[in-house]
Amino acid sequence: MISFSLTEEQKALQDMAREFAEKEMKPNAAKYDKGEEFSEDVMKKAFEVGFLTCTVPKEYGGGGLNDIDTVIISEELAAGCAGMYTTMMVNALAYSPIIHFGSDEQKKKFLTPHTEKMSFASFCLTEREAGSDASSIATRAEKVGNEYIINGSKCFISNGGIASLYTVFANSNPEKGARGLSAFIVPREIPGLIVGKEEDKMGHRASNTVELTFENVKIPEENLLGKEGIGFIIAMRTLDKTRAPVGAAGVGVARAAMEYAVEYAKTRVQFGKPIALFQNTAFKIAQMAIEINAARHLVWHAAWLLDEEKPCGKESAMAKTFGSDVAMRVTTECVQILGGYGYMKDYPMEKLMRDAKLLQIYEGTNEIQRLVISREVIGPIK
Ligand code: COS
Repeated sequence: MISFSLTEEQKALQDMAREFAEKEMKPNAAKYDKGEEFSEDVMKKAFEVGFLTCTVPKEYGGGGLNDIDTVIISEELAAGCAGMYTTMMVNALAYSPIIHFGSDEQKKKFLTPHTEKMSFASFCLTEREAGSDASSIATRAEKVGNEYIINGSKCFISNGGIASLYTVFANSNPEKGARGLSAFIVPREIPGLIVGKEEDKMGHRASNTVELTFENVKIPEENLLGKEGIGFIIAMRTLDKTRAPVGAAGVGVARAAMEYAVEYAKTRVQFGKPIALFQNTAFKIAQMAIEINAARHLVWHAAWLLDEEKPCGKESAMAKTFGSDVAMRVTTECVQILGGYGYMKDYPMEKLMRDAKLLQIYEGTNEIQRLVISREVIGPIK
């Protein structure tokens, strides 16, 4: 049965996220972007309304949002500010391995405190020599007695400098390759965990991104997620779940850009009439509207598959790729509609274009998504 109408609860959630984006995020977006600053005051409010732990199950104190709910709010929050959105949703990315592979005890111990006090978490997979090729990570986790000793370094870690909790992927059995990977919960206050310098980024500048180094970091064996050797599966399953929200963020960024460009085109007069009356502008806007709607449908379908617990690797990858590509195309066209004003930092458009770019890169580049999709569409070749 297919339905495109939201329930009353979903509409209320959408309204709440839209209002939060309009009132708290948009008015502060330029300030935090310019200073590449962590938006602590906005995040305090985001914590109070529950966005920072929205996907944590209710029994552990979180919002218990399902995947459809998550993509609905992702579109709205990213329309407010993609950098602040990333800060919030990286929490969901980092909690996901604990929610889906952690024991009840681990969830109580590590997730519940995050629902009681504003806290952040990081998902630590990427390394300098292991970006797209995630299974080749060099960080090691050596079992000594009833502890694991972690050594290595991770790069481009969102929330890394502000997090109090890290889900870390390391190889505990190097000769087994991808099947040697394991996932661990690492608290911030632990000797040997070194937070490196903050990256100076093109976009998502309100989001904190750092390098992390693990120097003989000792964690108890109770912090292993699931069992040894399933780290790669945990990472892949997590990303299958979090790629649809990235597509939704693309929809949000594209929608925010289109809405701004429409208002501009209705009031910007050239050759004696608003530029919205020129077919060149009107047709550009029509094309944007088509693509935004198509992207939203792909995102909602992937989220529906996730909620139904049906296979969704291909569909999540499609939603992420198309949503972020649409964000890039639409924001580029919107900068063009605004002309010189689109290129100036006094207007919000150039930020939207810079923010769109990262959506094509993080949580798996769009080239990797096309690899995932094509492998499934083509299937085995004899
Ligand atoms: N769910 C469950 N299992 C999966 C899976 C998924 N989505 N994808 C792969 N696996 C399993 C495979 O079935 C295989 O298992 P077996 O060893 O039992 O056969 C194993 O994992 C290895 O899979 P595969 O051979 O496909 O691995 P590859 O090295 O070819 O890499 C890609 C797969 C490229 C898809 C993976 O490395 C990837 O997603 N890279 C991008 C990483 C990324 O998104 N980084 C962003 C950082 S987080 S912000």
